[in-house]
Amino acid sequence: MTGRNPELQSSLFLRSLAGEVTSIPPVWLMRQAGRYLPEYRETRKKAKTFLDLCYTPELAIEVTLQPIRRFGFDASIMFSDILVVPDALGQKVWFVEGEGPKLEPLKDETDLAKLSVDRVLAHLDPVFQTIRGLKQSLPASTPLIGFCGAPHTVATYMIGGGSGTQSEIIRRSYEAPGFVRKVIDQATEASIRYLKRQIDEGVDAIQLFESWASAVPPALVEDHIIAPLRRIVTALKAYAPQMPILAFPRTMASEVVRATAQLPVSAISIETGLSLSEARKQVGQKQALQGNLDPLLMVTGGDAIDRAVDAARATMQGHPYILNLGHGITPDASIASVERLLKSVRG
Ligand code: 1CP
Repeated sequence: MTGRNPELQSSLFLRSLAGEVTSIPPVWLMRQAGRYLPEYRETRKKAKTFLDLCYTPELAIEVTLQPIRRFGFDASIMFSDILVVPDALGQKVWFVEGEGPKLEPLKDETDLAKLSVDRVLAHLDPVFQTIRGLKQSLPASTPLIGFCGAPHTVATYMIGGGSGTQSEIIRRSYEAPGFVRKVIDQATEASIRYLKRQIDEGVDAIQLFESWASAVPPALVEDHIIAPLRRIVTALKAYAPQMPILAFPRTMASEVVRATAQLPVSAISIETGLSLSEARKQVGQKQALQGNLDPLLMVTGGDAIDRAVDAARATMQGHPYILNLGHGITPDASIASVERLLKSVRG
C-alpha cells in the first residue's frame, strides 16, 4: 500500500493528491488505454469479447502498461470497466462493438432479488490478479489508480440497460423510489467491498466515476449522488485513512461539484463544460482539481493544445492540479496530440 515506497510518495500525482502545488502538474488521461492506440487494437484482438479483455489478467495488464510505456504518464489506471460490478452481481452484461455496454435492465424488485453482493469478490478475482501483476510490472514511481463507477452511474446502467438510457433511472425514481433506492444501495455495497479489496491488493489511489451526474435533477442530488458517495468514502476512510480518493462528478452544475467536494476526498475531477475558475471556488484549498481539458483537442491537435494547457495552468496557479481531460480520450484521438500535450506540460 501507499507509504511503503518512497519513489511513489514523491510522484507528482500522489504529491498533488496530498495537496501540494507542484511546479509541473502530473498528467494522465481518462481512457488512456484504448482504441486510439494501435498496440491496444492489436491486444484487443486476442480477447473474444470486451469483458474477456477485462477478465484476462495478462491482457488487462498489457493494455494498462501500453500508455505508460509509450507516453510515461504520471499515473496508470487499471484496465477494467465500471460495468464489471453489475456483471459480478449476476446481471447480464455484454458489450456491442462500436456501441458500448448493454445490460438486461432491472425492472423491479424481483429482478433485483436475483442479484447477490456475496458473489462479487469471487467473480472479480481476475481484476485483483491484474492489480497484483501491475504492482510487479509498473515503474516503481508510477502510481496505480483503482476505480469503480459511483452508485448512481452504475444504477443508471442497471436500470436503463445501456448507453443513452440515463433518464430511465430518474423516471423510475419518481414512480418507484423504493426500488431505485435498493438498486443504488446494492451498487453501493458491492462497490465498498470491491474497493476495499482493490486497496488490499495495492492500488495507490481510487477514482469514483459519477459519469451521469449531469442527468440528476437538484431534488435528487442528495439521495442519488451525495449520500451513496458519502457511504463509500466514509467506509474507505475508516478502512484505509491515507488512501487518496478522487471523485469525478461529470456535470456543469457547480453546486454538485461543491457538495461532492464537501466529502473527505483528495481531488475532484472536472468535466469540460465547467470552467476551472468556477470549479476552484467550489473546492477546498488543499483539494486537488483534475481534468477539464477538452477531449476534442486530442483529435484536432496543434497549438490549441499549448494554449489550453497554459490557460489551465494559469487558472490553477497556487492550487494543486492534475492535468487530464474533461472526459475520456476518444478512439479518433491522435498520438501526436498526446505527445504535444505532454511536451506542452513538461517542456
Ligand atoms: O484507460 C482507462 O481509463 C481504464 C479503462 C476504463 C475505465 C476507467 C474503461 C475501458 N472504462 C472505464 C470507465 C467507464 N466505463 C465509465 C466511466 C468513465 C466515463 O464516463 O467514460 C463508463 C461510463 C463506462 C461505460 C462504458 N464502457 C462506455 C460508455 C458508454 C456510454 O454509456 O456512453 C463504453 C463505450 C465502454 C466500453 C469501454 N470501456 C473501456 C474501453 C477502452 C471501452 C471501449 C471499448 C474498446 O475500446 O474496446
